[in-house]
Amino acid sequence: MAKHSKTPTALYEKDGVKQPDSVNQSVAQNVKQFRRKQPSANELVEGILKGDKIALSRAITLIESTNTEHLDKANEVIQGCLPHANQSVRIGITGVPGVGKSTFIEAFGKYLTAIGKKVAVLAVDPSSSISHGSILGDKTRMEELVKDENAYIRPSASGDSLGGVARKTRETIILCEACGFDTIIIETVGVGQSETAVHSMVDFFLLLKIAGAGDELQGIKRGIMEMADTIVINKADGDNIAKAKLAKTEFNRALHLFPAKNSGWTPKVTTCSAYEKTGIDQVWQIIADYFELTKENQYFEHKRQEQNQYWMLETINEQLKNRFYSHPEIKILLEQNKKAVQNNEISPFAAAQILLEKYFK
Ligand SMILES: Nc1nc2c(ncn2[C@@H]2O[C@H](COP(=O)(O)OP(=O)(O)OP(=O)(O)O)[C@@H](O)[C@H]2O)c(=O)[nH]1
Ligand SMILES: [Mg+2]
Repeated sequence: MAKHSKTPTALYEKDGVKQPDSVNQSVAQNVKQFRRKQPSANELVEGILKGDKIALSRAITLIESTNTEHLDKANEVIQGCLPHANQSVRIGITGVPGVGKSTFIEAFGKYLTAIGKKVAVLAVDPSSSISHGSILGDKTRMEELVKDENAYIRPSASGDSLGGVARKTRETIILCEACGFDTIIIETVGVGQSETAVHSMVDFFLLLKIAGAGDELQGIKRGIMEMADTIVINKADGDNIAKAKLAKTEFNRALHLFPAKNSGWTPKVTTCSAYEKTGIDQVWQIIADYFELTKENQYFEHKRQEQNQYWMLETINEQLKNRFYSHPEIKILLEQNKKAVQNNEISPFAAAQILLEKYFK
């Protein structure tokens, strides 16, 4: 082993190295100060309204933060953006893993920016706290869109509850709209409760499918079919074209069995190939027709108002639950009562009553 050298090499001197005299200490201090300085809520709002994506990202990070100190600032930013939000269309996209959501959003997003739209892509993915957001992992599938000046892609917020993730996404929509994005796409994996959450924050709901796989295989429940404003059969390319056309006929028939929608809209079925970028324009045509109809008959406004009320109540529920379960005394009492219930010493209802009374006293 080499003996420790006493020679003053660069490495050796690094520890106690003095800064050269040429460094102006007050300037260095200013630089450090500036680097550390977080923009104020006002500065963030200003940046967002100017279309600055960096300000947008920072503000979204505030919204996603679990630090309670950030909550007030986040709310201030949202409040500042709110008067400038709402000028957009919000499209939800769902489909089971592998159906081609990411590939579709890439093709669809590029189509939209080419016709002059500004597109923001967000995700509600309850599993993302583990996988760190499907969109981020998928960035290779959205290579072009990521680079597009008129597009903004944000991976899913993580959180321990779907309600929390969904609320953050909804608030993020407001910021994206204030930043000038006029078409908001919200992706979710069609396997759980998340479609319902996404359905309640979008104007239009698109269900992506592939031909040939049974409904059970695609994990699609009747409820999701009922929510869909359009069913798009993807991968209609190569040998798959005939199958996709057949599936289109079948889905059309199936959709006719559902009761008419309040929107006055009859759901449409179409085929596309996200891979070959064919049929994408038809998908947009269907969506544009929907917006024409629902803006004309005022369902569009009506639905948004309903959604706002729904989200107010959801937020209250979420907060009540969070506060209750994180209360230190309740935590202890809850554990005690769990045991008591387990041992049949008290009924579950009586135990719940004790806990609730303790909390609300
Ligand atoms: N032939 C063909 N393949 C496609 C098409 N769209 C997507 N694929 C392929 O299908 C696979 C899955 O596509 P993704 O876009 O990752 O699917 P996804 O729905 O985002 O999947 P998850 O992120 O896992 O939920 C990839 O290998 C794609 O290349 C298409 O239109 N035609
Ligand atoms: Mg994907």
